[in-house]
This record gives sequence, structure tokens and C-alpha cells, in this order.
Amino acid sequence: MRIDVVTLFPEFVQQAAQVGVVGRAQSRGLLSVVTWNPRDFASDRHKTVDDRPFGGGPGMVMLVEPLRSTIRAARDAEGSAPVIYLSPQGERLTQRKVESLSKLPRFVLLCGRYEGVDERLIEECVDEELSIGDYVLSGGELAASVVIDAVGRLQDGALGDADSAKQDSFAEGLLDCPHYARPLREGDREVPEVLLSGNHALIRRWRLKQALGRTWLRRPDLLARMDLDKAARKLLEEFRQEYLADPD
Ligand code: 9D3
Repeated sequence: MRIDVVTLFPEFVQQAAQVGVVGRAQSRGLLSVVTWNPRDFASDRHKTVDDRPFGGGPGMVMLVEPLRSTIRAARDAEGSAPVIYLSPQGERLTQRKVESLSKLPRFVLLCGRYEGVDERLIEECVDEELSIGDYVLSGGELAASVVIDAVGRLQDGALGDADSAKQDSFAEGLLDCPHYARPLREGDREVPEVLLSGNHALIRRWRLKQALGRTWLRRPDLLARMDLDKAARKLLEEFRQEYLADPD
């Protein structure tokens, strides 16, 4: 997959995409992140990309003309591609959306800075808007990096065996169970005994039960939208009983 990013801070986006699983996906040729700087497409000698808003008020607005030239260059570099504007006004990014983006051969991400981009550019060039959540960032670059990370790790062959095994696990849509490694004892905290039992069926059940229980405690909204099978409902009921007897 190829992701083109229109940004005033190309180094920022490139750096983020060179780390870890996503960096490896790039070096394995599974993912290519290409950046385009509107500054390079500004037509005046000052390389102007923004101006003060009509109607007054604080901040600056990104200009139509340099952005349109940049988006055209990026979008048409290799066939065509949908253009996604990262913006607080966008539809909220979810794992479902990440999965659907991960199946595209390519798309273009547009990052805003300042107060945002001229509305007419959005009307003309943008296919959809995406937000990564209800908090205020200073620009779209971090959001673009989030999209690239989440989509990049889903490319076939990007994850190691350990990670992909986790993916097809029983616990999809739930929070993760707790994890432990050496030492066996940390002060007065010990590793749960079941994990030392060598009984893999029992360990699997315990992990699922913890995942269900933690989701119930911390993200009941996630649990409400799932339909649990009989075994899972029983495990969650066990967790609830134990929790109500001894909440910690
Ligand atoms: C304080 C400025 N705000 C006035 C109401 C508007 C505003 C303009 C530009 C708020 C944030 C931004 C920059 N944010 C993004 O470009 C952005 C973003 C975000 O802030 N939160 C969540 N997702 C995203 S995606 C792009």
C-alpha cells in the first residue's frame, strides 16, 4: 500500500513512519509513505501557504491554491486515490475504519495547520474527513501518523508471528488480559499461579476471564456492543462474583 501525505512538516511524518512495526513494513516493501510539502507548490516568491481569515479573528487559514496543486500532484502521482482530510470535524477513527483503509491500494492524507484549511479546498478536493478523537491537537500530522501506524501494521506480513497469533485470538474486541514476566515475585506481588501451571486450556480460560472482567470494569460500552457466547458469559459471571466478594 502507498500513503501520500500532504504536510508542512514532512520530516515529522516520515520519522514517525520509520519506527517499529511500521518502519519494518516500509523496509519490507509492504508500505510506502510519500510526503508532499505545500511550501514547494506555493507560486509566489515568499512561498506563502496561509493567510488571515476573512471576517477577522485569530489564527491563519491554509490557502486553496498551493494545497490544490499539492493534492493534485500527490493524488495523480500513480493513478488516482481518495483524499482524506484529518480534521476535528471528521468522522471518528475506529478499528473498523482502519481495517477498511488497510485494504485500499493507496490514499492521500491531508494535514491542516493553523486554524485549518479554506472550506472551498475541502469542497473541491476532499473525499472524507477523519478525526482521531475529542481533544485538541495543534495540527493534523500526529493524526496522520496515527492512521499510518494503525493501517501500516495491518499490511500482510507486517506483524511478526507473535503479534498475528494475538490477532486471531478469542479476545477480539475486548481489552487485553494482564501480562507477567520475570521475576516471579516483585516485593509482595506474585505472578498468578495459574500461569505457572502449564495447563494451557486453563491459562486460556483465565486470560479470557480477565479480558472480559477488565472490559466490564473499564469499558462497559465495548462489552454492551458484543454478543458473548455461553462460555464467555459464564466466565464473566465468575469474574463478577469474585470481584464483588473482593474488589481490589
Ligand atoms: C483552538 C483551535 N480550535 C478553535 C475552536 C479549532 C482547531 C483548529 C485546528 C482545533 C484543532 C486544530 C488542529 N487539529 C487537527 O488538525 C486535527 C485533530 C484534532 O485536533 N483532534 C483530533 N483529531 C484531529 S485530526 C486533525
